[in-house]
Amino acid sequence: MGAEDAASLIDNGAVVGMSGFTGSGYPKAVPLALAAQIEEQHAAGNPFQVKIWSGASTGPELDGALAKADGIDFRLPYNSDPIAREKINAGEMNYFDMHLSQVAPMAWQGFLGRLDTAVIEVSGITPEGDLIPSSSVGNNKTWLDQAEKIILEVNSWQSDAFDGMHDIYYGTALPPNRLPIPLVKPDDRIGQPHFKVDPNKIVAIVETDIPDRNAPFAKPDATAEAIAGHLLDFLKHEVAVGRMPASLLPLQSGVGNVTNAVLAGLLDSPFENMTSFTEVIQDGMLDLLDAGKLRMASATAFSLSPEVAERFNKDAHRYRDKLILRPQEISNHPELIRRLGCVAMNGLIEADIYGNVNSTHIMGSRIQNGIGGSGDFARNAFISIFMSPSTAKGGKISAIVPMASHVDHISQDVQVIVTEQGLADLRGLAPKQKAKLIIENCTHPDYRDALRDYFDRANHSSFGKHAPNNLNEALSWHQRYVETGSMK
Ligand code: 0RQ
Repeated sequence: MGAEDAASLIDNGAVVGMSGFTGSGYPKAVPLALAAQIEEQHAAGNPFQVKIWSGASTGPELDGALAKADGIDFRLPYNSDPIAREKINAGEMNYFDMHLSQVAPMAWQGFLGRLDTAVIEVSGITPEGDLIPSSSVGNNKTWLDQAEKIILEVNSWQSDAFDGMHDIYYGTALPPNRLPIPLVKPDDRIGQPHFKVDPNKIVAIVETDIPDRNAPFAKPDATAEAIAGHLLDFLKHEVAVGRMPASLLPLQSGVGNVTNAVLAGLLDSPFENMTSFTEVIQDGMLDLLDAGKLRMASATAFSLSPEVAERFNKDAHRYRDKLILRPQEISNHPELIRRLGCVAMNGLIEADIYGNVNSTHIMGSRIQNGIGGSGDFARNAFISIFMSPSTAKGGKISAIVPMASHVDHISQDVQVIVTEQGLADLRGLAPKQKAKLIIENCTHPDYRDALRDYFDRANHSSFGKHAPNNLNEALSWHQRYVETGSMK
């Protein structure tokens, strides 16, 4: 049926489980039609809002359109849409920012409530009635199993070669019935290529031909290249001293320009036969596969630039035996990340001198995106690395501060911090030892003396001397920014 008729099956107040992860594999036609219907209802003076659960971020046709229509009452688990971000930060939209591996298990626990409708993009339907997943898997298995009714978008823009690329594991359960997940290498296939679905629950099938969001990556600038350089030197050193094999350990790479620059740096590195056990496959990973440096990659979704998405779609068959897409409760599973010994590489908003990392909240209160999978990986990785330019907003903000204004990753989960200034290897160090390294190696020169001064004085006057802080000034850098527009 048409998208408008399908959207009209969603009621005011409904809980809707959408497909989609990092701008790929999200439904495009039904959410747009739903947003138009919500706007009509609002114009007629009628209330109309829905609760949206997804895999992670989606695209402008979904989060953007529904947020613009004031149609989202509650959203989980991750958002990067600018309109939705504004509504959340204006206090007009409830947002439950959560670890991505925990979404499906928590949905099964039941406290999130009942899922009314699943709207899932697929790339096809088999003659047996199974669903061929699209460019992301996310939480689709769980939404299909839990929803009372299902709307499918069958997107012919997505490549035929997806059939056979996915590995959908049906062996998860809640305690006390949980069993080990039988995956011991990133290349293991432990499930089946298609989603099972109860055909009696399908209330609409909508055909589309709309590309994924596919945001372009910026060409790595000097800052990103410097960060990548420090990180690659560190990895070479770890191999040289025998702490990692020459093929490294399975790589997890966050999304963004800096992490993409690191992947680009790996192209010219001595490492061969690498693997990736990660959330998202981005441009740099396809380049590494093409160059024969990366043997295979396991993830839950693609996040490609438009140019690379075209290249991939034309030639997707070539990647069939090198890429595996899994549900996010498996791609991000702590048990598997710990067993495989992933090298986690994620971005940060700010870190404090003791190595606590804020990934989500600007000035302690404005959410940027969400914790995403960074917590799943950081806590369980073999080495947990966080990286960022040393300043933000044209130098007006230092990414290294006396005290983080919000903490997503406690210092115990942060082993290495890298900025364009240098790298701090924090493993095995006490707080004051960490502070010296972070201040000297990672801080921008414009802020280094001020941090040295803060640390010196805190060492004398702090209530405790384990991780010295002057509480009345620890967050003064943030307050100064809020009041004057600069931390300087
Ligand atoms: O905002 O574009 O408005 O200027 O944050 O910053 O430097 O472009 O870096 O794209 O790598 O994002 C932590 C947000 C970094 C990301 C974060 C502002 C900055 C800019 C983006 P503007 P950059 P990145 C796998 C793992 C959590 C989820 C995660 C993130 C914008 O990495 O969301 O790790 N991580 N997932 O100006 C004020 C600061 C700032 C700042 C940056 N100190 N103060 N603004 N910004 N630092 C992926 C998934 O889970 C799906």
